[in-house]
Amino acid sequence: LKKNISAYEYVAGLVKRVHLNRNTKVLVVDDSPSVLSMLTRYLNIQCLKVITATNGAEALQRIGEHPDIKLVLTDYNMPVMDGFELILQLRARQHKDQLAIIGLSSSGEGRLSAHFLKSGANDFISKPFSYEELLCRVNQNLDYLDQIAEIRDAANRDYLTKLYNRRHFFITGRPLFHQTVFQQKPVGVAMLDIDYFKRINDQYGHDAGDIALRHLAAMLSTEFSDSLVARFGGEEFCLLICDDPDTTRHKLDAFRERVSQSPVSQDGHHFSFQVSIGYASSVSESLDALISAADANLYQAKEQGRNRVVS
Ligand code: GH3
Ligand code: MG
Ligand code: MG
Ligand code: MG
Repeated sequence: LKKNISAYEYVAGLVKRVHLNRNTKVLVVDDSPSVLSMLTRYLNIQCLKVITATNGAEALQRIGEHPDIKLVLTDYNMPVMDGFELILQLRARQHKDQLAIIGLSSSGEGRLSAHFLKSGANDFISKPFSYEELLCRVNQNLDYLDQIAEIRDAANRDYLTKLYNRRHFFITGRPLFHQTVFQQKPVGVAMLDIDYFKRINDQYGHDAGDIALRHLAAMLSTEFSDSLVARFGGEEFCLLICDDPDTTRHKLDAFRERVSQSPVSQDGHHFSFQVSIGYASSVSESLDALISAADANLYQAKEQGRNRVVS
């Protein structure tokens, strides 16, 4: 620390910088108007959006209105619904790594903190507390949520294209497949592969190949925003589409056509590429069987000359 700034200013500065672009919503729940206004003032200084409630029932209502609330600071003793009951109700809906809860209480009992944590709170602060302690705990809990979200994203997404990866495709695709079949709704799988992709790398360089992959990924995300889209590997993509087969076939063919007509630019070179697609929608007992059928159709599309959809 530099001599001319206090530890307090240092910490407050750090916290403020972290929150500046976060636009994070915090719900403060306390039946004391003076505590509510003090916490609101403290948290506002940190550029956090503060929403208030005076008891647990009102807090649940606020959460319903603002589902993007990231942190709840709650008192224990309140009329209508106390802090413990509020935490139990919140935890039935959101896990500790989605919504952070910090318990607040002025009661001198040490047991309260343990009770708060056992009810599902992430942390606990005893009143009276210092501004610094409040900031450190709020910041630490919000950072923890951000880190978990970042790690989850890294585990589920492909780094180059930012599409979901194979792991995420199967983890979310299997239950989605079974749910859709159970509801007797149509479900299909499309496997898509860039034609002669090796030539793009050979002719224009690996960076151009990467740009083509990102370009195609962005088109897939836009055109199939209602479907589960993943990069399976290399220049191969898999889609789980919950729509009727005829509509899907038309959509896939229109997409194939659009891809062939949207050139990519890299270092002054303009090049376009084409894709082959295998689609399967027949009733299958498993997602894996559907993928195999789509894969076999993709093989046929390549065999028949590429730049086509086979179903
Ligand atoms: P086909 O029409 O039969 O699909 O031919 P192809 O050339 O597209 O297929 P092939 O499997 O022979 O080549 C795929 C190439 O994709 C080989 C590999 O170097 C390249 N590739 C895989 N992943 C990446 C990547 O992340 N970036 C780049 N630039 N190239 C990649
Ligand atoms: Mg109270
Ligand atoms: Mg290919
Ligand atoms: Mg391939």
